[in-house]
Amino acid sequence: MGQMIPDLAAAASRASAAKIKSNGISNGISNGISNGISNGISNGISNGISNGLNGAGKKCQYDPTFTQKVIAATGPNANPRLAQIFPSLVRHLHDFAREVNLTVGEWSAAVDFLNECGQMSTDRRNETQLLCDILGLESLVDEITTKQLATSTTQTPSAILGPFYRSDAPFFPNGTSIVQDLSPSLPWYDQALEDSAFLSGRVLSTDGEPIENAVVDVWHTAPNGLYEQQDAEQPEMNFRGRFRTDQGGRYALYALRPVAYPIPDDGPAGRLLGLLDRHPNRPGHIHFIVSAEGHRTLTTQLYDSRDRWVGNDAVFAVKDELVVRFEPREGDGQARWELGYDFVLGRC
Ligand code: MBD
Ligand code: FE
Repeated sequence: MGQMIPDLAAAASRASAAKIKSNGISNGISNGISNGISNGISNGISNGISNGLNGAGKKCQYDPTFTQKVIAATGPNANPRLAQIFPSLVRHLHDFAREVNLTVGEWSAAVDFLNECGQMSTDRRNETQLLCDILGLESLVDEITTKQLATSTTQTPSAILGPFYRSDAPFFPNGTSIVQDLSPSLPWYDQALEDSAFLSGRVLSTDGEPIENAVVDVWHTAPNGLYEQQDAEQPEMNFRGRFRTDQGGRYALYALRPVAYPIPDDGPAGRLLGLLDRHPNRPGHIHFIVSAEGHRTLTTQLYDSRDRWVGNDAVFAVKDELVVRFEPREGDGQARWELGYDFVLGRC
């Protein structure tokens, strides 16, 4: 704290110098900043005095009208959903900052962190989404969305999309494979043979009726734990495909048993995991998006019960009903394992 105060004072004088020069929006921002800083300084100082010198342990009081002032700034023509949720967002953010006595230095580090997430994100890597995942936010929002929209309790549970979906995977006929160019020169060739798997089942309505022409969009990593777009060695769209159900609502494809996989930890999200003393591992999983006319689209993942991380997922996405047991497959040169799984879709 003793070191923070001179820094803050310097920042405050820079901010008020900026205030004199600037106008309009930037004026508002620098006012906000310099207010925040000078509040912080005087609170910090008086806090230090009352806690340190008097030993009174008195909780410092931040301006009790401030949050309401920010909430009240919303105008009458605001977007209705935003007008509904923004007060809550501001309240929680402000309460958080007060509860932890967030400093300007810490807030500024958080801004840099978020900027770095955005700057790192491309159509091949979504670092901001990954950040949400390790915070459990994507899983929570998925639970809320699914429960709000659920029309039945028998539909297959959803799981999060994750940052590695590609919307334009090729369509393949039932009974074909999403494994491309499997050659003995690949470092993971032996494991791909060992884990070769036949996946099949039906897409059903909640009343048990098979759905014809449903689309099963499936993707998973290579045995090296990398999705195709993370790995320059893999062909485009490897381990991805879309299949259409037949008249009986059936789909069938060859794939691999999934392997455990560390989420990319070479960016800011990974640094956060390190600071939190957390591991980056996800249990082996296969992603699915199952869609059909007149039905709610199901985004989900199936987890291989053999995996040691099933009970300890870095992104908190596992649900018991989605943990599956692969069985040995007899008499099929293309697959050593098989999995039968029916997806049940709610009606719109
Ligand atoms: C993944 O592969 C994934 O599926 C999720 C949900 C988050 C990070 C990486
Ligand atoms: Fe994934």
